[in-house]
Parts: sequence; C-alpha cells; structure tokens
Amino acid sequence: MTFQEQQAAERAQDHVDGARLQAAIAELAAFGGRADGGVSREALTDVDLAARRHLIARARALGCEVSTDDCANLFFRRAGTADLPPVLTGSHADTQPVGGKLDGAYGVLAGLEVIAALNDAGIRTPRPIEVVAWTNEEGSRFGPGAMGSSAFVDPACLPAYRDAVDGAGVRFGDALDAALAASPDVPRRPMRQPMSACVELHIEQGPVLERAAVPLGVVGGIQSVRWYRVTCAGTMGHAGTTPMRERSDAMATAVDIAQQLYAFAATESGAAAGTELRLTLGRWQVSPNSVNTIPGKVEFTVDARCVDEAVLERFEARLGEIAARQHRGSVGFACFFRRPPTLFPPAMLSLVGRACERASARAGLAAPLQLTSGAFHDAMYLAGHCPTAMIFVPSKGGISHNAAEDTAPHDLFLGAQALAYTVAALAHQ
Ligand code: HGY
Ligand code: MN
Ligand code: MN
Repeated sequence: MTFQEQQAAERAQDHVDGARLQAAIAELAAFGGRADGGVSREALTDVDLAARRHLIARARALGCEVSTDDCANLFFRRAGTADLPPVLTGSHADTQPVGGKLDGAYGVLAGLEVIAALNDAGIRTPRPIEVVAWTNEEGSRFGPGAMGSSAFVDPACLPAYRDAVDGAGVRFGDALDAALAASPDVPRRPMRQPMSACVELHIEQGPVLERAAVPLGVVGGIQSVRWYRVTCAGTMGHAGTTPMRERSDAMATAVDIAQQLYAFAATESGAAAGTELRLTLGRWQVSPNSVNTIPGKVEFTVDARCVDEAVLERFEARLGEIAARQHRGSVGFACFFRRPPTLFPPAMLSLVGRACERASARAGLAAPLQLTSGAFHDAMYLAGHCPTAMIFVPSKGGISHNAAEDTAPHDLFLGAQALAYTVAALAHQ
C-alpha cells in the first residue's frame, strides 16, 4: 500500500460519523417498520419502492449520480478523478417478511456513510466509488435469492427470473417493470459493468463474533447453498368419511419425507470438521388448505447449506432416493437455486484485515477474526466478477431473519470505519 493510499484510507476511516449512520439506519427502517421493531420490506413491494426513492434522495444529497439497470439494481456513484472502473460497495435493501433493520440495509447505508466521510475529509479518489442496492437478495417473495447481483454478472439469468411468481401470483417481471417505471428520473445502464473490486459490509447473522467478543470479522468465504421445491400429490377427500387405509394423503407423504430429511441431516452433523448440514423446510403450501379436507397437494421448500459441497451432493442423492420410493409419481422435487462455496482472494483478505485491525485497535478492542459466512450474500456472485471481500460485525444473540435482529451501535460504527478504510485504499489503487 503506498503512503498516499494509506493516508487516504486512514483519513476516510477517521471521518466516519457513527451518529449519522445510526440516524440513517433508523430512517430507512421506517419503510416497512413493524410494531415489534422489525422491518417488513420484501423485494419490489410498495414499501421497497418508497425506500428506494429515499435512498436515491440521500445519495443525490451526497452529490452522487444515480443509475439503474434492467434488474432495477440501484447504483449511487461518487465520481473519481480518473476514468477507471469503480470500486463497488453496498448490499441489498429488501428484507425477509419479518426481518430486521440491518440485514442488507446496513451495508447500503454504511456505503453511503463512506461517501459522506470522503466528502467531509475532502478526499478525491482516482477511481469512482459506487454504492449499490441490489434487487431481491432475500429471495423470500420471488425465488431464487440474489436475483439482482446474479443478473448483473450474468444478464442471461434475467429472462427466467421474470417468470418467478410470489404467493399472490404476481410475476417478478411485472413487479420489476413497475419498479423501473416508478423511477423515470433514474437513467438505465447496461448490466455487467466492469468493477475494479467489491467490498460488502454485513451483519454476521450468526453467533461466532459475539461469542468470541470480537467486533469485526474478515469473511474468508461463503458456504454452499441449495434450494429445492418438493411437491407431494394425493387425493382430496372427506376428513370424516374416508377410512385411514383408503386415503392418499399428501400431508402424510410430506411429513414422512420431512422426517427422513431431518434424519439424514442428523447424520451429517459434521461437528468435527465444522461441516454441519443446515436444513430448513421454511415454506409450506397446502391445497386446499381446509381443516376438514384431506390435502390433495402439499408443496414445501428445502434450504440446505454446508461448507462442504460433497455433503450437499449426498443430501441431493438422498432426496432423490426418498422421492423415488414414494408411490409412483406422487412426489417430485426441483432445485431452483444453487451456489457452490465462495472463497475471497488473499490480497483482499489482507487489506480488509488491515482495515479491521486499525479500527478495532484504535477502539482498544480485540483484533479481527476470520470466519466463513453461514448466510449467502450478493458478494458470492461479485466474487466471480472482480476481487471481492466482506466485513462482518456481530449480531446480538446471533439472531437474524427475526424482528429482534440487532447489533451494538459501536460495532456498526467500527464496521463502517473498516469499510471506509478498505474502499478508500482500493479507490487509490
Ligand atoms: O438466506 C440468506 O442466507 C440471506 O440472508 N438472504
Ligand atoms: Mn443479507
Ligand atoms: Mn437475509
């Protein structure tokens, strides 16, 4: 790192304003804010579109140029002194149906805080800096997850995404077109723009940093993830008149499959090598969903994750065996999202490590810890596009995807400081 890079990185870090960041988090959380303190702001809902307008206004007030692309990803650009590919930071602004104030939002707002800090410090960087708000990272309303970032790196994904539908039958493509029409003042740009590097700041959403009493995490990589839709067919019938032996009960089949999948997961606890298979059967749809009709169809989703891809291969084979053993044709499954493990490059890890070390040392706190992300992030796609890294801050109780999601303000401040250092250094390279 040259003296000039170091100078700029340290000055950017020292101009981060924690109170300004906290206020920005509280303001954004109002869009879809819930009485229990959580946030409900699923992708491309009206509250998400209103939140996007709020972010556009904040970015313009910071002197940024705003643009978007065919997947409604929002880019907030701070000009550089040279015409070079930008440094990218940011995250996503959409949330789970019952989400928190920080998952995704923190990374977007900390990116804007870095721009404010650079402005306050009067730092001009050779490279432009772009803060992004990716579309539909969560994948809870429209599957799969990380649609915006995956379409950015591979635009060929987008046509199929457009046909994804939500629980009310709304097509992603229609919601997307409405979102783009809602911001006619934001110019469109091609997807897959060259980027010199990408850094995403995010809450850990797990217990590791808090248990280690460490305020900052250098993320070495992201575990593998697969999502499946399992469909069980039966015959609707009367709950009172149909003898048990004569039923074709789709729920009985689904429950049997679910129990076999949990039993398999228990055999892949991976406690020794930290290669636990994490299994979640999160969304169930029952037809006709009536208290006194034997279910004719049950569909449920499977979210399977592991640091070891071979474990997921074994899981998928097992799911296939279980499905094949059921009554002929009564059970089908399809994988609709899969991502192998992501590893971030050593050069990026050492820069992020320096940034975190300086921030935590000046606060008199423990040095950063390196860890693997249990959650997926948009950075898993950017890693295939440019040198990418992530920084984590602790989650209280390891809780996320829950209204109680929270992180100490001082940890949020340190995370933004580490981001400012990293982005400023990269923007001088
Ligand atoms: O599901 C995930 O890992 C991310 O938080 N959307
Ligand atoms: Mn997230
Ligand atoms: Mn999430």
